[in-house]
Amino acid sequence: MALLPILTIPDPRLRVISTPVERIDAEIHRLLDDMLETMYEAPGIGLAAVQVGVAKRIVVIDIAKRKDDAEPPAPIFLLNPQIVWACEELSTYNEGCLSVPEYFEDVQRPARVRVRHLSREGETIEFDAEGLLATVVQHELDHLEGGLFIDHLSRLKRERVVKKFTKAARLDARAAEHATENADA
Ligand code: GNR
Ligand code: NI
Repeated sequence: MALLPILTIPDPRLRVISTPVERIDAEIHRLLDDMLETMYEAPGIGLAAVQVGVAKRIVVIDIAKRKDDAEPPAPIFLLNPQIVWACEELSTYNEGCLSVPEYFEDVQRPARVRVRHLSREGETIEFDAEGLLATVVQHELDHLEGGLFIDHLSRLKRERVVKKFTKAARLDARAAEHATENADA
């Protein structure tokens, strides 16, 4: 198993539309295991493959409380997931994203959804989600379309956070450049 680097905004690879998994082989199984380890380590409760630079329709989720309540791990693997039904009622969650670290905002989404997907073994599965799970599933499906939760915010809020991360990335790049210069000298 391996930890994979998580892309952060404004990395353009986060805006790529992911393509369906056509064959579930050992490589896909390894990616699922690495994604799960990466998500647990972050820590996060969901991760889409595109967040680690692999634009395939693959998601891992675990909303079990592992810290205080010490529930056993309950990983969910979603390959080629689709929302086949959503209720009319909306619910609001304070969302965060590993690709927009340490930034949280309320987002409204359908309170209940039905999800169809392939399991790790390629079996077609359907389940109903509500509460936090419904929110995370929809957050992850946005990633598969190149979407981010900040796309649900006002333009002002979105531009503000993108600007902040763009500036930070520029400073990081400059610092790395100077470090190389010093190493060369
Ligand atoms: O770890 C995560 N927490 C979270 C909290 C509220 C709504 C959605 C999420 S998903 C996020 C991990 C992530 O970025 N998945 O794409
Ligand atoms: Ni996310």
